[in-house]
Amino acid sequence: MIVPIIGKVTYQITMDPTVWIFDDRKIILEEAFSDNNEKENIDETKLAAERWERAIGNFSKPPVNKSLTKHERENILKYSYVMPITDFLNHAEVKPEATHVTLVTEEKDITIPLSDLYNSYLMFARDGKPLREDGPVHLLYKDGSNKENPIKGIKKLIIN
Ligand SMILES: Nc1nc2c(c(=O)[nH]1)N[C@H]1C(S)=C(S)[C@@H](COP(=O)(O)O)O[C@H]1N2
Ligand SMILES: [Mo]
Repeated sequence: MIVPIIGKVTYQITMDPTVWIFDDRKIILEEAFSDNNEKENIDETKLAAERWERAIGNFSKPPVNKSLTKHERENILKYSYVMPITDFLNHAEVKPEATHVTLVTEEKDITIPLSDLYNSYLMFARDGKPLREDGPVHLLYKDGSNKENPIKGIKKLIIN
């Protein structure tokens, strides 16, 4: 259930979507596509600012809440969740010459522009549970354009 990010990166990393349910960066699927968040696309200025923060070592570890109360656990099962992918790409340090990403899925490889990847969410939980059948993750564009037809069964990201 882990998803490696390999290819044109400084650090090959693996994402573990099974722990994202404890991660405060997760977003409820429906809320990710409400009007407010829809316009929050990554632009180059924001990316540059993040690169700068990283260069000067001023970024904090992801906020993680490992212990869930019973109430929280019950609520989690009501929702599907997505995770923004930017932090992971930043940690891997995508090489400047990279332009595309190949999504290795159960069925086939799908190559999309890197900018589309930055403007995507990874869905990792349906009704609070890991995507065991058609996961580990789905890719949904932040603009909602493939919401009815997300890219499913993504096993690996190859930056190229
Ligand atoms: N209207 C609407 N369509 C949607 C979604 C949604 O939240 N709202 N989620 C998508 C996602 S992420 C998935 S995995 C599939 C789930 O559909 P299924 O229950 O037929 O597998 O619906 C897609 N279509
Ligand atoms: Mo999904």
